[in-house]
Amino acid sequence: RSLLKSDLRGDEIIVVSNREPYIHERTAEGQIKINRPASGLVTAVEPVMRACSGIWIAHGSGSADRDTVDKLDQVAVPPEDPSYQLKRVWLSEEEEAGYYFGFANEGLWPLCHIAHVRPVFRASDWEHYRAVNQRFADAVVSAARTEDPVVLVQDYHFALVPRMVREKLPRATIITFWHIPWPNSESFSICPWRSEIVDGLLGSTILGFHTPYHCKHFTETVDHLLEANIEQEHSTITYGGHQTLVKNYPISIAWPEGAMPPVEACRQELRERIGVGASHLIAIGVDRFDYTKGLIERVSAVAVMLERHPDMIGRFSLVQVAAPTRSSLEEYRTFHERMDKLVQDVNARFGQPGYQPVHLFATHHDAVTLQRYYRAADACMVTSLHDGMNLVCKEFIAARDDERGVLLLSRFAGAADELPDALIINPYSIEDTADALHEALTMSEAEQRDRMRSLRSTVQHNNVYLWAADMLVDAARTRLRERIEARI
Ligand code: GDG
Repeated sequence: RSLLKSDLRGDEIIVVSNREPYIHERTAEGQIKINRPASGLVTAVEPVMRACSGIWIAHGSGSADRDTVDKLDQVAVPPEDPSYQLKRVWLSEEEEAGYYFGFANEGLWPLCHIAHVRPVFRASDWEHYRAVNQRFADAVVSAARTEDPVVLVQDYHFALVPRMVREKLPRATIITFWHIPWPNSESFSICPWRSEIVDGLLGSTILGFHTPYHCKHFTETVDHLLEANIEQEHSTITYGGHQTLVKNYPISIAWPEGAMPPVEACRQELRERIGVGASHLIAIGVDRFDYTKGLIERVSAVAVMLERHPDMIGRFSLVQVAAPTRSSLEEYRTFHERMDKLVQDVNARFGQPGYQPVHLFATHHDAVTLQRYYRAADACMVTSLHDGMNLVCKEFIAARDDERGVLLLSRFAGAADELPDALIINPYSIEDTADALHEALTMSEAEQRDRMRSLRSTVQHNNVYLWAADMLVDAARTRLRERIEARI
């Protein structure tokens, strides 16, 4: 953490993301209640901002009633120990519908995740996306106190912001991180505004992805769309006289500090919640309720495992936490219904009085409870059909200082590159996933320990501070070089 501070000492840091790290809500009693959103981006970037300070600009989305929270346009956070400013951009319902639900989540999200959901492109959504990107870029420019701030642009909601900021602040260091996959160039080319998006991103000084694969896909996309100079050797793209470093920075979590609750207490608590005895086996799943996370495949694999190993009926359950997300979109509502129906069917088929093979908790849980669940489980299932990185698997690993528990990890999550000692699965093969689940539930303690030790040493080292420090060190180098060149 000290590395972060020293690399950019005295420099100004501005973060831009759609999601806000803290949601302030007014309760019926008129008190302000503060919630944390379910978001991988916030999980990763928030500890970095705590360490760096500066200003974080976000859409005041969750802060429900904007009239009552007007005074919270800008607040110092974290509430318990303020170290940076949270500034909110308020969007109208129409802007939110077009920019966020429309172009970002019905267009770019399925476009970039190959999960066989067809992207929807509407010209009106694109117009809102462009206009909202301009509003955020303007907010960055007015928040900047110097000509050369360090701006961290987060995710697919803001592809146009780097170029827009660059136009007003040519000397800014703009680090853009794309938290989701980048598809191959043929897949990307169906987007009617493909060139504008790529041009917008190339306003960045550094453009980061999770894996070398995503970087390669992006570079190939540029090659097909624009007259740019690509230098493979240095991973740079020069376009319109400006150079962008395109590089992979695998994101992670903050390694937990301090004592964790006793495993026995966590095990007992979760088993009591689902009404089973102490020796009951549990696999945990924690996801936003999203069609890319492979939830249908996960429950189907549980059914196949029970069918193949009837001795597990009555002895094993999957506990799935599915935090509500984007529920105003039809695609998400339909997915929710399909999932509810499947869970009902599997429970009807294998359930017994007092026993359900699948418990679906489709509500938001707090982070402390999630950590207790991770500690209570015998296995954790990450079955994403496609995922930029996936932080749930890293949280599970970090929670297991007892060196027990088995991780099943989809090979289509970026995290699979870093964590080969998990049981790597292909979620599209229900049978293989079912076999891996059985292997996890019957794995010897010694093998669990060896695998978990290896996974823990990786995540402890490749933590989120390293992710941020790598980008900030690259940024600091670029700033030095630019200063030197300016003097020549
Ligand atoms: C995107 C990319 C990439 C979940 N339910 C609750 C809750 N969560 C937390 C988890 C975890 C986070 O949300 C989910 O992170 P993921 O990384 O798994 O997934 P996305 O939200 O899709 O994140 C992803 C990430 O960005 C970072 O770059 O890894 O590939 O898709 O931290 O614990 N948190 C709380 N309550 C819940 O009910 N508090």
